[in-house]
Amino acid sequence: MASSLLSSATEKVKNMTSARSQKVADLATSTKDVNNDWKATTDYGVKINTHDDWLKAASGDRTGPMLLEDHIGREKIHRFDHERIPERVVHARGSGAHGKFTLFESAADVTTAGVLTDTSRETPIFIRFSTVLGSRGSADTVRDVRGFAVKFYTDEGNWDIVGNNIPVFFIQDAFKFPDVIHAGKPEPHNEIPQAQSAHNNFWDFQYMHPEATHMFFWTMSDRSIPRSYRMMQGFGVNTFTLTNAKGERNFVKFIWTPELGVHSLVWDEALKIAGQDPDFHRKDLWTAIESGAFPKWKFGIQVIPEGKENDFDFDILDATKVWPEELVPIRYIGQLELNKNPDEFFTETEQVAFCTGHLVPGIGFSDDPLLQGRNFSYSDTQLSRLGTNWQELPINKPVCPVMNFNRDGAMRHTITKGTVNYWPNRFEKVPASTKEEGAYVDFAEKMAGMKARIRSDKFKEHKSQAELFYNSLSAPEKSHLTAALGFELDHCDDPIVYERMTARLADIDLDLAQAVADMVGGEQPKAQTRPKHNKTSKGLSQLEYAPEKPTISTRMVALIIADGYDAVAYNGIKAALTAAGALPFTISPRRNKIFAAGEDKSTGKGVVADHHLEGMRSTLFDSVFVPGGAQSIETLRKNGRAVHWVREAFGHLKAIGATGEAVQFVRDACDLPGMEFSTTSDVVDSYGVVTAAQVQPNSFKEVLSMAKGAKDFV
Ligand code: HDE
Repeated sequence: MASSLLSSATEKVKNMTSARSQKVADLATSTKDVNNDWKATTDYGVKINTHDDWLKAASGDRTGPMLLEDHIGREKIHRFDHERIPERVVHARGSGAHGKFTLFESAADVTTAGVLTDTSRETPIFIRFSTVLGSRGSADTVRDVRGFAVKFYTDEGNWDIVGNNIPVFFIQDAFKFPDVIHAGKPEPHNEIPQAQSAHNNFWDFQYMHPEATHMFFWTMSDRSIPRSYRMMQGFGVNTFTLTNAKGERNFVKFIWTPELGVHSLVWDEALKIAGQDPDFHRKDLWTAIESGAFPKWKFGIQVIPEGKENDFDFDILDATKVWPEELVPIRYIGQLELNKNPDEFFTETEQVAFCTGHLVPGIGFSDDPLLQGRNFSYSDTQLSRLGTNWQELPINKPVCPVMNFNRDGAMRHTITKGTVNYWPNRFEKVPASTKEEGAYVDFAEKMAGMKARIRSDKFKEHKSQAELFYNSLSAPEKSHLTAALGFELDHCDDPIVYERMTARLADIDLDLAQAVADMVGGEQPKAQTRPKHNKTSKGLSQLEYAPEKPTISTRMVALIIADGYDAVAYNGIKAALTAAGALPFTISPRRNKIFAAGEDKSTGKGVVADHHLEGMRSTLFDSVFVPGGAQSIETLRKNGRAVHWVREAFGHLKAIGATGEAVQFVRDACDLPGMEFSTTSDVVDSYGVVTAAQVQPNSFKEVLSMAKGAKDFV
């Protein structure tokens, strides 16, 4: 069996010649397809003749005791006993996918890195998305930073950008990392709460540690409750360097922006989805890729040439600061695309190991003190998670050759031929390469100074960019942020924690501080405690990242019907949605055949609903459409869950469409004074509710414009 598996794997590799599938092809050499060969063996290859019973000392028709001798049974239990490995100390909950990086503009003016200069290349990538605080089994939609780690399998070796969906971080110096994580993780005495920053210790640390101010403004914004991994930006956060062929060095930040735009859930939705579908983001990513709707991000760089690093009123090596786009524009040069789901979660997504220390020639570190600490931590943590030879695991292996004199260690896989494992040796084959031959040559950075545990002066200002971020948000984003702080501090029961925090908010914005204090209790801040600069900046509000053309592509739309629904409206909108790339789902009081008005139940085909109203809730969809049909609407009106569905969707600021008899139904379900609905004019769009009394093609077009997402504008 082993040899047939191997040959089918080799065959697979031969068939996968394109550069983009180079890593996938490489993985195929370590992949067993057990779909076609079910004959089980022991781990040492002997076929077994039962998969059901332990070896026992049977006497007559009675079952006797189990025998320790059963080496097959023991092997099975023993393997099971050791299946778990330690979860990641942070970012434990995640999911990933394969894809490719393409470059449409060479960055040869700033770097020699092949991956950023050779536009004919397609570089295989693996991306893992994650939450930070929760354990492996926690819910996807909690309020948290999202990890966005990208491994580029380049021709010159692996390059990892271990990024997040937020451009700044809580701390400036890696020394503080264990503290910020201990404070955010469940509290040590009772391990409560899971996957939440809403607790005393987290907010105590935020107050005691003013450099976190900018970051917690981001985590309280809508960025930390994304609608989908596919709708988040990614940021390398730390400052790296790029060096060009002339030997000129540039400071760089990496940023990538989703084609679908940046979108978020509303908090009430996120809370409910955490219970209704804890795998919401994981499923969303999986389904999009399986259905061929490959997520894409424009990949960009912000570059500051060496010599200009002191031109800013912040230190460009400080990871609690953004480089405002007015000062340092983003230059988009390439595209990341995800196009293949892993074959097995554990061996790919769980065992993938990212390291900020993984760089390729042309890309370097900077003296960013957060980055320097990360460079130690990532390779170190893989040892306790995966063991010494983690770099040999299929998902972590580069696609280019690897040769060195590193040897042995637990679970070494590679069998290295050769009689020497040291240098210099009598064979005099020089192991080192020149720069021209592609070697990684460190930039000859000038060093001077005294050893001291210090930070430069510019690192000491912590409030200005927090205000810049807050000022740049739209009114709805500000109100979401205020509510988020209200929620979080309400979960802190130690008054010193919430009172000091609300006082701290008055450094940034007095109105905000007062609104939060009003919600959570404690003393009202009386005055702005730091003079405001009132500046705003580009690119901070997520509303700026609406897709170039509004799109409903991959959005989930619920069509709610009951027996007697209007087939013309239902079929028309379904076809229009499908044609626009949306995913329509039929939701009914029962998951069974539903018959249209006038359709004979004994001869008609009916429509089989995808889900019933109790099985999937409105929270899991982007938008709701209710076709008319007198009998259908009469049934839905009497169904409390159906009314709640529409009402809840409205409360979550979702686009809602209705035609014919459903117009009045939707109007009653939403039941808000002052809303303008019309049952007579053709199409009315009010508060994101699109209704059309008459069914006509134009009404479908209008409904498709729901894609703009009422949520982003309310
Ligand atoms: Fe991490 N971080 N981190 N981090 N981080 C880890 O490495 C660490 C930081 C980020 O999907 C760990 O393999 C230190 C910033 C992501 O596998 C660990 C510091 C950013 C992931 C670690 C930081 C990140 C990690 C745990 C401060 C955004 C998940 C497991 C100096 C740019 C990667 C692991 C994946 C994971 C250390 C700060 C992003 C312990 C010491 C800033 C996306 O090594």
